[in-house]
Amino acid sequence: MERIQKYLAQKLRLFDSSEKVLREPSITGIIDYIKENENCKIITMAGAGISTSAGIPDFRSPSSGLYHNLAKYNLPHPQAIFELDFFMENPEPFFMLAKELLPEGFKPTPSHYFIRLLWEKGLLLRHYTQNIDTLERMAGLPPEKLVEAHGTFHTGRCLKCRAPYTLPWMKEKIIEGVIPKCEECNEGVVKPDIVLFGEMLPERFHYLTDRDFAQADLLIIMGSSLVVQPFASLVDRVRSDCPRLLINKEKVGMQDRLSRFLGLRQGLIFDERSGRDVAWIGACDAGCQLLADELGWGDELKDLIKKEHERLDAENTKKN
Ligand code: CNA
Repeated sequence: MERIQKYLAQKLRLFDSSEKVLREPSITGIIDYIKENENCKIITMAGAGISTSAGIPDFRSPSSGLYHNLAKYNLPHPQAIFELDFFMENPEPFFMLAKELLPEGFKPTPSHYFIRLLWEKGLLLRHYTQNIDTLERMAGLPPEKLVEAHGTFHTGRCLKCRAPYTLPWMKEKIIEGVIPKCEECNEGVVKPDIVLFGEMLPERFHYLTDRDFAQADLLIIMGSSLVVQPFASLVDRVRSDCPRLLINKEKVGMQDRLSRFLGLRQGLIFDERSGRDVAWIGACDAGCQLLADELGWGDELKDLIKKEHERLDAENTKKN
């Protein structure tokens, strides 16, 4: 078996060399690595789990996840609510759900502000998010540092004439319980610019992933089940000597048995074979605060959250 693996490794150049790049494969090893790499270029990858503490449910968590609470929408299958074909036929369930999920009164979480702090410290190469809730923008992450891989509620477009619409315009209709219809052509439904299953990912995603991942010195993955492609396999796009830290409530994205047998570079490896992958199992906010504390920015993170939440509360009071 070893000979087959070696052969494939040489011929296909797909193997994972699993170099020992961390002093120890633990959160301490990651913290030491950041401290020792002054200009460490960090990519963060996030999913719905960084927003659950803001009150926005994720997809797949048992009992609280959206997929477990869709019975009232009478869907042919749970994922249909996020499928383009189904949306074209019947947009109502999507907008009913959107009414529940709209970023109204939600505030970014400590995880969002930790990512902002990475940017302020000059360590953030890019933040890739699957989330559509706009909380990264609200946390003050500049648009050039952000890739919203599955689009965003921030803007919308008429499906017929492509006329653009803003979040406040769409929100008003959605909250009234009305399907947003285009005021230009009077025909098309206005769909938020989120990527439904069956739609292409934004051009920016492809362009920047090609550029960024080969340059990264550290990958931090937070709050994702790593099942939606092509986002999930971005973890394989970093160099083989780039450490990867998963902060999540459960271990996800692990290498499967076939890839392991073939020695392919696919998936995260959290056992003794890996010199670079670390799983920190727990809540994203706690993991981010721990990292910030150990890097000496703990109080700065707490102050930033307090200041920004007060600012958002004041803005909300003014609006209402
Ligand atoms: P998912 O498949 O629901 O997975 C979420 C993951 O996060 C799971 O592994 C959970 O165990 C974990 N998790 C949940 N809460 C926490 C927490 N507080 N701390 C640590 N871990 C936690 O969601 P993914 O993002 O992986 O799936 C991709 C979908 C989800 C994308 O297409 C998104 O558009 C979509 N989505 C986005 C939002 C949002 O914008 N906030 C909400 C719901 C779904």
